[in-house]
Amino acid sequence: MKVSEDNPLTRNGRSLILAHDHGLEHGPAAFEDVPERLDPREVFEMATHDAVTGFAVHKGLAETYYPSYEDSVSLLAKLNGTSGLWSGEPYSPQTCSVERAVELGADAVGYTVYAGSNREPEMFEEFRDVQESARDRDLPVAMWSYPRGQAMKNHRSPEAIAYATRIGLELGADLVKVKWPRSPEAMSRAVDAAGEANVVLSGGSKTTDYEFLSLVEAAVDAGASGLAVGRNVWQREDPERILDALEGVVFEGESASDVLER
Ligand code: FBP
Repeated sequence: MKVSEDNPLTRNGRSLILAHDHGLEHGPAAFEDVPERLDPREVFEMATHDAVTGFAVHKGLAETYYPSYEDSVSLLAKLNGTSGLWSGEPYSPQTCSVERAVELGADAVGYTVYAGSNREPEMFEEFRDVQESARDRDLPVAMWSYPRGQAMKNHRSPEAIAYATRIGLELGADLVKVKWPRSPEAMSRAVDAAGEANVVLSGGSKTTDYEFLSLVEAAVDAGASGLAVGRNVWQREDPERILDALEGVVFEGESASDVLER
């Protein structure tokens, strides 16, 4: 479904979602270069930046810290997750219900689906319940759509990423988050495959300002509605500066060079 105009996750049809589920997904090692950010308050503060349209966290962070940010941050409650310690076929069990997310003040919910995994059937079924329950409550649903598993030879091929966005559309996600398929043409194809669902770029590991912003520019030019980013923001020395720059590229149509020259 197309994300409606009054949806808090989008502004003029564009999104800049700050993802902070890495404490679970990647563990404390993700904070090695920025140890002060192990304190979730540091990253909640970043989410108050005007450019951020949604903040994706797991239940535990939402329960403990969101009450202080309810007025300044839109909560995208992440309802499933896996630790980096898990070594089986890709699977992300549900860790929070839609009902609980609503009690926590969520404006939207997020769910990871690893299509192609041997455990795809369970994830599809779990996503079905989440999607229907969210629909009943008018909550937008974001799918982290990451094709993975033994049978998947190339997780980022144009075909895999177009399939990923299509799965989001077919299963009823409003917003589908995918990894960069390595070319603007492939991104454009993935956006076409998503129909009316919004496609957002998944940030990836930290790169230089120019590399990162150019990637975002290319994704937006290819039709993506923005991005959902973690490390490329909160692992940076000056997250505010990169959020200012992202605001220009995602919402104002500025180029990476323009925003970096300011
Ligand atoms: P990044 O921008 O830091 O890549 O975060 C995006 C994200 O989808 C996170 O929400 C999630 O924790 C992580 O990537 C999972 O990525 P992977 O499974 O590839 O480690």
